[in-house]
Amino acid sequence: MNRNIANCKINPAIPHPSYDRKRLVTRIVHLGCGAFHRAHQAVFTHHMLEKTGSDWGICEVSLFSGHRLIQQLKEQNYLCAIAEKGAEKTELKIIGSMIDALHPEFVGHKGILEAIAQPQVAIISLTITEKGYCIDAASGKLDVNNVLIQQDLANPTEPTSAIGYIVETLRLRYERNLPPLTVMSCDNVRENGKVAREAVVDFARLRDEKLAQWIELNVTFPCTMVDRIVPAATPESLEEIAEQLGVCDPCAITCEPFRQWVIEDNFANGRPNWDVAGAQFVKDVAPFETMKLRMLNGSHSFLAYLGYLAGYTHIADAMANPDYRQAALDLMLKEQAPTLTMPTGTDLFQYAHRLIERFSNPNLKHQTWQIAMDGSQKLPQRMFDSVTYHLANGSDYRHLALGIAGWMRYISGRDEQGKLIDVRDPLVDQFKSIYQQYGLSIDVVPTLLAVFGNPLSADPHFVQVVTEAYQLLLKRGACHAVATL
Ligand code: NAI
Ligand code: CS2
Repeated sequence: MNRNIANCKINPAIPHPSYDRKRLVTRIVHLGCGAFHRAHQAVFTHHMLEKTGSDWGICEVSLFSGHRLIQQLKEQNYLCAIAEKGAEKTELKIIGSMIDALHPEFVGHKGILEAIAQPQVAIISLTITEKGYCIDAASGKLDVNNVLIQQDLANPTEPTSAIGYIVETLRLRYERNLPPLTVMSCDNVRENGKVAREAVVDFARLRDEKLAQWIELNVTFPCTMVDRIVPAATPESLEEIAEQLGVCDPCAITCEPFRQWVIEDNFANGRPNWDVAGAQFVKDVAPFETMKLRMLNGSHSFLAYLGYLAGYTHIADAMANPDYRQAALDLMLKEQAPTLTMPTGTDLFQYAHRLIERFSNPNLKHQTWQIAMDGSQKLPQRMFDSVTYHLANGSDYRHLALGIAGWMRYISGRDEQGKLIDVRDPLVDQFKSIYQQYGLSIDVVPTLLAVFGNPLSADPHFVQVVTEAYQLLLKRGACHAVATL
């Protein structure tokens, strides 16, 4: 048997679960066992279990990639190391909240559907990325032209998409008269609970009106604001953790020490007391979510596109350039903060400065390329919504415009030295054909904006300001364009 964190002696100074894991049962099924979930919801749940006698355990599911990770989790009894890396020190811990892990390749779609249909399961949580909701950007409704959705509508009992899985498992629960549950999105999507609800109910309605009505009445979809910077694992990050553990943990994750979770308190069938682990339950998540999406994620995308183009591999590298640092702060305070309506007492100035500090953490190797991924799914909530505000108020939005132009230049697929960029986006083929037609000429700007199907895309002022920013990028490059801000 391979040596792993479950079967060999780990340095006792590294905190291990202090609770009896045998008491845990699968009450949460998580779809999308990626890096973020392990370093966020699984950590909150772990700390909650440290402090209470609760039995909430998590069953991990990966629907697409990740079968190897699921296998590795199994081999090490679902234990996993988390390295919280600050600018000064790293804290390593082993978490124990995960108690099962499934992949369609091992258990088939049926195995997954039946796992969620177990009566004691009360929450399906999700980190399936923005594109996993299969929502049409223009209408905000389920995208019935999405390939996976079409496939699942044709063959609903053997689903492939997360939405298809959720609806089919809810059908099983409905037909078997089982208790309802909560579907809790933890993705960086604007009003993520509402989006999940829209997708699930729309899909169910296309299958069976009665099922859709049962879901509307019985299943809840709380919105959440989730925050912790979690870069994808790399051979180096795993090696570093292995040195401290004395054994390799292929499931280990490195993240920043900061974590935040604001949750709408709307659960259909009970919930863990995540508040004892630092989460906040609130009535209305929207202000927190919008603040985070615009200030953190908006400036993250800005730094990712303009940073990548300037040759910066990691966010902290871009932050070491005073022009980028100042631009990120100005974007937050001058162009994002004014668009927000926050509860009294929220200090956006302090929030922005804390973000600058977090982004500058030199030990967190967060790749600009990783954040640049899936821009077509991210820009609306991170940048476009704020531009709408500025157009209505006649205020300046030059940082946002440069960020959007940076995205356009990035998705051309060639960097400033002419080197290929590995662009990852569900619309990558569309981008390729647009660039084949226009080359790098400024005519690409209105066409790329039109992709979003947002009324904003037709606003002449917006088109002009983005075109000027794009032109500046072409002529002088990202570093110069950021410096001129
Ligand atoms: P990851 O790449 O490690 O994991 C993504 C997971 O989503 C994988 O399990 C993958 O199988 C699944 N997935 C991908 N496309 C899917 C689809 N179309 N349908 C169903 N499942 C799909 O990424 P990571 O870092 O875990 O991030 C996932 C999401 O978590 C992000 O997109 C974001 O919404 C949210 N998030 C991430 C943070 C981070 O710093 N990494 C922080 C806050 C939120
Ligand atoms: C990032 C986020 O990958 C991205 O798009 O902006 O995942 C970011 O790291 C998190 O939202 C931080 O909470």
